[in-house]
Amino acid sequence: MIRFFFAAALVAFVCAKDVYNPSLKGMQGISITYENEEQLAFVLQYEGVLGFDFMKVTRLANDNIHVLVTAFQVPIFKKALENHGIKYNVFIEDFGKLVEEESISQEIARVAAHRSKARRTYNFSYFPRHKEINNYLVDLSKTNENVTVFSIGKSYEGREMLGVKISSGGSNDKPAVLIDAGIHAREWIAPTTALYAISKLVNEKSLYEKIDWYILPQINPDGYEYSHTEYRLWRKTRSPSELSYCPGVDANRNFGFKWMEVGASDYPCDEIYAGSEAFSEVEAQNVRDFVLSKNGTIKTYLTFHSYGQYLLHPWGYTSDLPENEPVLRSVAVKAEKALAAVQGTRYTIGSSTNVLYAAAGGSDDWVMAVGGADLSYTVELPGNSFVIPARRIKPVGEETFEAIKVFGEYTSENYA
Ligand code: 0X9
Ligand code: ZN
Repeated sequence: MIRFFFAAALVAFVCAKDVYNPSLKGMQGISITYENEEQLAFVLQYEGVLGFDFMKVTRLANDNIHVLVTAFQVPIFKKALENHGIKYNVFIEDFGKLVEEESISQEIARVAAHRSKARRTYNFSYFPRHKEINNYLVDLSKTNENVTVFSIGKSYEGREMLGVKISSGGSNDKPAVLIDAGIHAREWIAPTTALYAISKLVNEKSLYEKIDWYILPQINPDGYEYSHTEYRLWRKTRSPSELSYCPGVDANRNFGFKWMEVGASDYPCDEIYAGSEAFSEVEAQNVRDFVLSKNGTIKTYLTFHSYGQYLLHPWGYTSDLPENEPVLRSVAVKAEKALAAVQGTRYTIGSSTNVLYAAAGGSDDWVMAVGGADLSYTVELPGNSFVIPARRIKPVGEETFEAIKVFGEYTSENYA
């Protein structure tokens, strides 16, 4: 009923194209603290409703839910919360303004970086475009003999999906760590953190003496570019669906393990649309084929997302824990400790279903269940929305690298 009411109201006010990319102007970020399951259920009724974007949802009692609400629905939603005695506060007054400011400061930083002769390559002072990411990888491989660039294929719109291998050479079947980022287009801190890790790793030879690293800093380049040029909140890929006005698939619901069983949608306009079939998306196929081509040598998998500071392990499709949960947890605890030592950032550790919600078709579950990895984690990086100041790129990269080192050391010690 609620769904129908808002959809009808919105359609009356805006044209079909805009309906599904709700205006950011006057959009508010509302943080909700729920006191019982009933209140939680009430709030979650709005999930999937047009003009409501649930940026952060968690099952943890001491955490809160973050939702972006269009200007049109703000007063109605606040009233509904008040009527149900649900506590909330506005933590983003105007998301549109935030995005405008981000875009201006981005351009200033980019121009300054490009003017400086000493720094021809990306310098972590702004969020790079996809071309800049690829150029960075190619440049690095030219100046470093331990870095090789490879492509896992092209995206739907034809963008090259590049990655780097960092290796001391020798045998091709050394145990490996795979890191990817950017599956959700709008989570901009993810690709920069992967790039930062690359920049640090090349200088830490001991970390790639016995194992290889594969890093794919942007596995949804079409969505990422769209989030830069058209709509900052874009999450999905950009392939057409059966509904012309709702393109794109949530690639993190598109992997072929327990596909569509829970926490995913078969409606193309939803943010968690799982696609017409498992691996319908060429981007997910490319990741799948790359992992399978490594014949089980990938032992550890990290996939970067934002936000919330969660270190999540499988399963995402069930609240049951995997057999190796004690190992998954203990390595994560060690990694989190190392990360926290840098500047006090704390992460919550647990299975993604138990910490967030059940959602099948994620890359993390597939890489562990089918791809052969023993350790698999979704890293929800810091932020207070998907918009995070560019000055945090380096500190987030720095602290996350400490955790990455722990995962690398574990892989070296246990598999090499
Ligand atoms: O829902 C997701 O895809 C991830 N959270 S996000 O806010 N970045 O969208 C969490 C994925 C956890 N893993 C699985 N559910 N398999
Ligand atoms: Zn994500």
